[in-house]
Amino acid sequence: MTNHHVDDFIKRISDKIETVSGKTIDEASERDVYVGVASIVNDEIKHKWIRTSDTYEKEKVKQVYYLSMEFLVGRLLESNLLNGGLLDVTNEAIKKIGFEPKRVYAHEHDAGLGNGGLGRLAACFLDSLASLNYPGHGCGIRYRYGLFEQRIIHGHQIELPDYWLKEDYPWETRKGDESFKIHFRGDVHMHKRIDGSLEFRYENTDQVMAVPYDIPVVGYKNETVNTLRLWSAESITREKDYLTSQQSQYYHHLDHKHSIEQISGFLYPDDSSYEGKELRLKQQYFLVSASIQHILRQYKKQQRGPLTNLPEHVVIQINDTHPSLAIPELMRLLMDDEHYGWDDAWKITNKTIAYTNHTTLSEALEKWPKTMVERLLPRIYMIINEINERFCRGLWFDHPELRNVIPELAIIADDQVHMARLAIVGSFSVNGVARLHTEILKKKEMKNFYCLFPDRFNNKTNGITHRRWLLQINRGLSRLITEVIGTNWIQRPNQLISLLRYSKDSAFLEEVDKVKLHNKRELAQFIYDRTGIAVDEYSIFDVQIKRLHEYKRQLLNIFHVIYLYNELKDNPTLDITPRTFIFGAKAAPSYHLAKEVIKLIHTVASLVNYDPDIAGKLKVVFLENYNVSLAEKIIPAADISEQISTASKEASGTGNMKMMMNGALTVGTMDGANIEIRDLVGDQHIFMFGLTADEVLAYYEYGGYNARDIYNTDERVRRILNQLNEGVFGSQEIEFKDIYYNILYHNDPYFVLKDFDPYIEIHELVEQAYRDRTTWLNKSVTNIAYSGKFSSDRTIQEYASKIWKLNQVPINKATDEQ
Ligand code: 26W
Repeated sequence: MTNHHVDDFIKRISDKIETVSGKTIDEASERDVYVGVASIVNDEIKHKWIRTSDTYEKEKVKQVYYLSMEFLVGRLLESNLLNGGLLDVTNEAIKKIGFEPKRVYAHEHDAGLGNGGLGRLAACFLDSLASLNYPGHGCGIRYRYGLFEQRIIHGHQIELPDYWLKEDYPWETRKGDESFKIHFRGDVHMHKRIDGSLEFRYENTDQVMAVPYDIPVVGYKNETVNTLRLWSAESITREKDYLTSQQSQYYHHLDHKHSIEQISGFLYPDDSSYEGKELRLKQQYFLVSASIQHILRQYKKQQRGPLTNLPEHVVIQINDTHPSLAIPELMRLLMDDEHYGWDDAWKITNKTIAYTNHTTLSEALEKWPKTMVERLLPRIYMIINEINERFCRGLWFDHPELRNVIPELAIIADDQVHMARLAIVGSFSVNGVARLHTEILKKKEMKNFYCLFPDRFNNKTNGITHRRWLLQINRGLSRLITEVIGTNWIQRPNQLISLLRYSKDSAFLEEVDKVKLHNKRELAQFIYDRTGIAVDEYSIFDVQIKRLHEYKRQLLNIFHVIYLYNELKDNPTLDITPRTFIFGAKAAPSYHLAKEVIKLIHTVASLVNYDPDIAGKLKVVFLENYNVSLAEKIIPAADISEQISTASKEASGTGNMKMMMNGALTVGTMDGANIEIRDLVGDQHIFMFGLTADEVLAYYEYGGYNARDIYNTDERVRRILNQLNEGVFGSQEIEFKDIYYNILYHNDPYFVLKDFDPYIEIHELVEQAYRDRTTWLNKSVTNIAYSGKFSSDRTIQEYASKIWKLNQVPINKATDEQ
């Protein structure tokens, strides 16, 4: 990059700051620079954005709409600069005017509109769609409050509201004139039309406006800018409603307005445990109705012919069952507004919608009380009922062998609407998110449905965008990779495989080692600034970052720490490689046991970190408020990636992929995508341990295993549990009683004790391996080399060619500057 370019860019920034903030560059604050640069990016992409949608419209290309209740986008300035090819020049320019680029980018508040894996996957998919020139858009909700901000006070999690819009959000554009009305409640009246067909009219409904806010999705060094459309709920009450009404009516209107705005008020913070809250159901219908109305209006505006052709032009992917009301909503619009008969409407719907399943946890399966659906969405309920009647009738007559399992297949059963069943019946594709997960769906969880619709089921192993999760967050490693294998891997992540040639090259390995050390040093500094804990940058950085859940077994990890602590207390001269255990995890606010585990981690940390016998050999760090931008700091510095879910429980995992791509070695169970990582890198380059999914599932068949046996026979385990129960780790004895009871009296439902011994053993192997630098680095590079498969580019190509039948549509460069 020439100085000339950088100076031009500085000029642009300073002009921008003058017009936007009314300051000279010398007066500008860090935030002014952030706002200025963001505005430059918006100028850069404006024309591409328009050209992209014009092209899709004129060429009448098939488009995919990804419907999701969550988009965990994180920050966008740096990734937009990277994708727009402006990152280097911007970094130079920012430095030259006396600021630190990372600090400037940190002025952006994370868009935390998701809980975890499912929401982040949606964001990675959007990045890949745009980068691969696919016509694909996201539809979601513009929650005024994202996932809560976590504070830790005396080791306890406290939740604070995340008001992410308090300062102007530079990436969104309100499109008031593209709003839609959404109807709730009311009465449905049936009339016969002259031609004998039935007409449904809705009366006395509560009406809500869905107003779209569009966010550009910038492709990597191409001309594509797709759209993430987030709907915001607004009341339709006009000023005159207030003026003509009485004083008491005034408050009534305000109250009404408030209750409507609640619909896009906040993101539900539970991941993997379903709660039957009416407001959540309202949110789901709100998203679905607005999005489907939008899709149909676009279709008609673009004159793509009769709606019987819809499946050739549009595909709707629903992200888990949360948007599965898309099925009855599309039926409703086709029948009630477009006057299609049931059979035609059903054909169109069934060929347009595809469903992704993200979990087999039974507590996460959505079921709505039928009375709630009926009251809130009367017309939708009628349609679901009809879908169910027809489906069950078909089963009865065409599948006599399934007659006795109809209650397990029926969409409405035991007074509940079963959303996964609705999603399977109403869509043409059902996919799991990793090979094992899809097999479990086919063979167990959805076995009968698989018998009915064998062709519908397919696997699409998850992926992550290597642009954000390698190129952007680990500049040092990316540079090094490019030095040896060139830049091809950036467009074709599979090319990372060429690194294998250097996996034994000592000069290269030394450089990889240096980069990792540098990243660890930066994280160590960050940890010190945030927590005051000084960690040894030469220690093993052993990382577990994900939502806190029993099945993810943070407990097993902390038991390992306690075990090592006990060992060192018994024998302070024990020669162990120093370790830093790093945790990041939010617990759902109502998840008591998860919160107790957070407290336990903190209690163990305060004991271990300052014990002179430990002499710094062990450090435990809990970084509060784990989110996308914190992940970006931790992942490049990880040596060990903890992926230790109870086998069969983690559908895929995506953190496993992110850390692998940054050279961490996985300590993992045979679960989710860990298995596919192992298949690629081979047993010698990963640390697998513990029960297999088949073993776990077999135990469950027979009511679990006997946790007491292990307590009785393994004194290491007994000691730890007794320490929990006796208050060794805390002032109050009762503090960790629930953990203790859950293991010994509820029979350790997640097999923590059962996997304890193999887990300790595998960590001993980790420690030995770490001592041999060259072999370790060879393993690390091998992991990076094979990580290309886990780019979401690969995943999206698979969705596009196998499910969506979607073509790439490159957008032409502007002929002249517009
Ligand atoms: C209704 C409450 C609720 C909310 C969210 C239930 C379930 C969820 C999600 C399905 C939870 C989730 O994020 N699942 C994760 O999805 C990732 C992306 O596919 C997978 O990698 C993770 O294994 C899976 O747990």
